[in-house]
Amino acid sequence: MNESKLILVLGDQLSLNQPAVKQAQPGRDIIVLAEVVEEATYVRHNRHKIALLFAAMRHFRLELEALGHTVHYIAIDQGVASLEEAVSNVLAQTATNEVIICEPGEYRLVNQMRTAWPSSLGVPVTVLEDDRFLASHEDFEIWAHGKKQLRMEFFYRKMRERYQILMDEGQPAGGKWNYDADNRVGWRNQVGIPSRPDVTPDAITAEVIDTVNATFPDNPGNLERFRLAVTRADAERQFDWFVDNALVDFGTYQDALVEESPWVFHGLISMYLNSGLLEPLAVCERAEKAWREGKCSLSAAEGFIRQVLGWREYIRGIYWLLMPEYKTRNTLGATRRLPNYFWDANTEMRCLSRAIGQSLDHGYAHHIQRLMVIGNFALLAGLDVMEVCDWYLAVYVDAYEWVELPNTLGMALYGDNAVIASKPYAASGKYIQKQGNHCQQCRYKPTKVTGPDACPFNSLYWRFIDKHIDKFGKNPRMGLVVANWRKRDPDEREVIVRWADKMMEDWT
Ligand code: FAD
Ligand code: DLZ
Ligand code: SF4
Repeated sequence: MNESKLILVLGDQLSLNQPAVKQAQPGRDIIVLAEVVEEATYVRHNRHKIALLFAAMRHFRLELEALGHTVHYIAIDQGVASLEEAVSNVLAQTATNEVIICEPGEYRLVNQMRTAWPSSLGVPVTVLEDDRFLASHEDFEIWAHGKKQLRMEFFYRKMRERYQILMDEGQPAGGKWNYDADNRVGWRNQVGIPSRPDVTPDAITAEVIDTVNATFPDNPGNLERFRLAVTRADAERQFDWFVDNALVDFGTYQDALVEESPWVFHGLISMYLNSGLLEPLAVCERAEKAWREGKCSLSAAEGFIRQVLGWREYIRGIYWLLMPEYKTRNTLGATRRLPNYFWDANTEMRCLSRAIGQSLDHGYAHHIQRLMVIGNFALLAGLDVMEVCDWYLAVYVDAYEWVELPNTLGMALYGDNAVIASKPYAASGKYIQKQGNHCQQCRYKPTKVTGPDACPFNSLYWRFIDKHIDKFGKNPRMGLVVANWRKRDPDEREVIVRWADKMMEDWT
């Protein structure tokens, strides 16, 4: 009997360490990489994201072939409709008679592979758990079991203990688990921001860029600015640069909103972690080493490690624990259509225009832009939860449903019945002013609540509190804000809410 297996590797699984690739035997099995229409079009992906994946897939093919593997590569111009069709074609053309896949990051695909593929393809299909994540599905279920609240902080502490990251003799390094309080400094041009080294596209990547421009002419993303790493070696070099040059200020300015720089001191590694070019444990260990060698403060290293070992794993745990029901949630009943400027950044709100503009152009915005500028705006304006989630899934180079959905639906839009956030991440213009320097360039004034030059975030904020006052009144963490609003003169409250309503009518 021929035991040759077909190993399907998805565009975001480009690692020699993923379980399906680890099983592949040169000379016996066939590895399939497929650029397919369905994956490239299920949302209007940013061209940076498509180019990153296609170029990384083409480079990964070479890496696999150099190790002696047989690779069947399907390029986008072959017009193959779906991953299923790709696998079916290769099964028909080769002597393979079993399919092995590392679990995809989306419920949609896992469900198809587990339930439909075995009968439609007529061969056994094995979906292996992705053990590059640091908490397995079972680990997360055990941790979550019986808990009333699933708070990231407690999950994170368990992960620190389990992986012995930033631990000294059984205690958290420095005596505290979390140094977030040191990491909220607003931007006032305190220090210089180092310029990032670009990766110059090679011939393979240049060809992909041309193909993506020609095949997806209406998608967002300006590929003249494509400078991402598409190989593990280059991604590691980018991360090394971050550790040597930016980690030192990462913690302090993690929440800063900076007019002059989209990247500030952030890692720019989510696109590499999520596509397989970097591995989460390795980057955490590297950040710890930098601290132990005196290259950065403990708060910088801890702040970074918390994002990767804590938030990233926690968010994924929530996704798999609560899908598919999670995606149907819309706790605040938000249904307003997305304004057109989400697709062209053409708004006079400077903070929003900068955050949306760079998201469209580069496929990148840092966490506070995603959460406290764009997400906050969508939350306050009551924008349709699924439309907003689809927008996030489309525009960011690092966006896959397992990580995008809980962050957007749960964290930013408070739409998941308070699983992720115990109170909404809602803020007025005052917060945005405190965190950075966008307001100085804006035609609106963050100090004004109503009137043509008033910052729209202000009246929207109070309208939001007013609209959901019954719900928020019961939340102890919202008590002060609700009490402040209730104390105000009813006529004044009405003027503010009316102003916000009028502004929103003008947008649609
Ligand atoms: P850094 O600031 O350098 O952080 C280091 C790493 O920590 C990141 O690369 C990322 O892997 C991890 N991380 C930090 N915060 C989170 C988080 N909340 N969830 C998961 N990982 C985290 N991240 C994605 O990878 N894909 C998404 O589609 C995505 N969508 C988001 C949508 C919203 C509304 C919000 C608020 C956040 C979203 N995030 C998403 C999380 C976070 O904003 C990005 O991971 C981060 O901005 C990526 O940039 P960076 O690599 O420079 O991160
Ligand atoms: C995002 C994406 C895109 C744009 N194109 C492909 C593709 O052509 N082939 C492929 O294997 N994967 C692609 N991906 C990534 C998948 O959409 C991703 O594997 C699933 O969403 C699961 O995370
Ligand atoms: Fe944003 Fe308001 Fe500041 Fe303008 S004034 S940049 S809209 S917070």
